[in-house]
Amino acid sequence: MDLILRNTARKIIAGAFCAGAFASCKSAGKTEASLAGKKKKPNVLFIMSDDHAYQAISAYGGGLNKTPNLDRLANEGMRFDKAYVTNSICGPSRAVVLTGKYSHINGQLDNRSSFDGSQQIFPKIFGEAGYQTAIVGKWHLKSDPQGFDYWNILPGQGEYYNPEFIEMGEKKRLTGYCTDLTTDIATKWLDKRDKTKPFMMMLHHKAPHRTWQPAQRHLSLYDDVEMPEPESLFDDYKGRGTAAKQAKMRIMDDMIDSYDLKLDSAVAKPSGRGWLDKANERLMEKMTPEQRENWIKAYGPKNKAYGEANLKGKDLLKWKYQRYIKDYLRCIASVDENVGRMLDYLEKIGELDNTVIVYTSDQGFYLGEHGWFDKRFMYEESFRTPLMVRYPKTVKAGSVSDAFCMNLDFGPTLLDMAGLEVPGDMQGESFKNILENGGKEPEGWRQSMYYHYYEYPKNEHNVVRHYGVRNKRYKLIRFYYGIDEWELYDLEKDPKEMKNVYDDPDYAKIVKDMKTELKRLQRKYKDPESLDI
Ligand code: SGN
Ligand code: CA
Repeated sequence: MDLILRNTARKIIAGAFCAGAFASCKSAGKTEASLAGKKKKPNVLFIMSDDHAYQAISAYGGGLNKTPNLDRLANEGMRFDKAYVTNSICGPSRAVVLTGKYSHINGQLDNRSSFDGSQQIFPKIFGEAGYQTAIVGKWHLKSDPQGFDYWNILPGQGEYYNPEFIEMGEKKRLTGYCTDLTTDIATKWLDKRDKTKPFMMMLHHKAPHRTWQPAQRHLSLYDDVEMPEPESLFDDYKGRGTAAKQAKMRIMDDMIDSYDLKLDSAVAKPSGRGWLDKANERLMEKMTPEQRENWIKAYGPKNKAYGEANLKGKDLLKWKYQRYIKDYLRCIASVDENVGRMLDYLEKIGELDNTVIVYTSDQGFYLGEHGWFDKRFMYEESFRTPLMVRYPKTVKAGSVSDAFCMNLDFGPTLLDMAGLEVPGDMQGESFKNILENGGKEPEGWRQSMYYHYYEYPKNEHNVVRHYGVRNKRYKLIRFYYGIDEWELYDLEKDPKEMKNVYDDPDYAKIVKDMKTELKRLQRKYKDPESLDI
């Protein structure tokens, strides 16, 4: 039986069983909602950052940085070590979260499409159930948000310094740093909300998206530290196919000196890409005089030293990696502080323990693994995403789950936790049960995941279309559109995905089984790409 149907059946049975025993009705969905008129509904705070790699959260043991506030969510809630996205890119991931449906169903295949906001999204169901709903920060879905009581979003990618926000259709430029301002807007709305109703807020940070511009207070953070390099920083892509080789997301060759690395014109090597070669100067023009002065004070001497060192080859890549990773982690430092601010705020208003707090990212990110930045691939670093949930009423502090949970499941899970019915056509599944059972997956929980990425040919990183399946041990990927190549990884023997074993005769049976599973998932999720294999 399909899991969605099974969940529904469970709810009906639980509802009938619980009719006279309210206390044991936790998983009864709508039945509970109608019974629970007097019970206080949980608030929901869904925090999602942009491109935050799990490798850059100390609770995940990445060994790069310290994120005390994010770690608090893991220490006081549950950390998911096997959380994944269905399509590793911003707009599509956000649409999947909102709808609980794969990209081919919700229509947001890539960042270029405009989201059809008339369709069902989980915040609308919260609104209909009497919640006050809001979305603040990065949106990136082109069309205006629909179905929220309040929205105050960044246009497109948004800016780090003195950004413009669009508040319910009205553009306003604010002075300050985006991550701080996003939190200010969130708490201001919460202050003014109707306190007789529960709230469901989506708080979406722009950080740590490219081009990683740190807050003033973090400009010199990590200056005296040498960040560890990932093993595959100098990857030569030998064991992989065309897709990895042709991708333009190499720190060495595809970062633009002025734009990505904040090198000033005295030392930046021109990329030939127009204004991008003046990006650092352009950015400073938009700053206040004080911000500009601090920026020059922080980067000036380091840029000068870089120019004098005249680095080449491996040494140059090492330098670029350090500049990149430190700026990236400086942006995370602000995210971490601002998560702390939200926790303190909720505590102050007495709602901390009555709020389901989720922290995640729209996808993972390469922090130098395979020599890369960016995402898009179904390889682990970008397919995976961080996920932590704090809700002390039902989620055990410090618990960890290895269950395959996906961004597809967020809507169904949050609805379920609020006792609201999950629409039958949502393709995700509620993992409330996993949250309440110390991270253990229930019988029948998914053992394999389906992925499909579309943004090609028009994308600056040249990552070709692909789809695939991952189970607990193997990953099968098919790259298509101009090429037709398969890759198989044995994640137990090769967790860093360095050697494609698709053509290895020892894996012939595995390939066959994985293809069968791939087909099954494509049919289950009604992907029209399914197929000719
Ligand atoms: C921008 C970035 C890309 C990035 C996409 C998608 N370039 O185009 O590096 O892959 O966004 O990112 S930038 O020059 O504008 O920074 S996403 O997270 O929004 O999907
Ligand atoms: Ca993103």
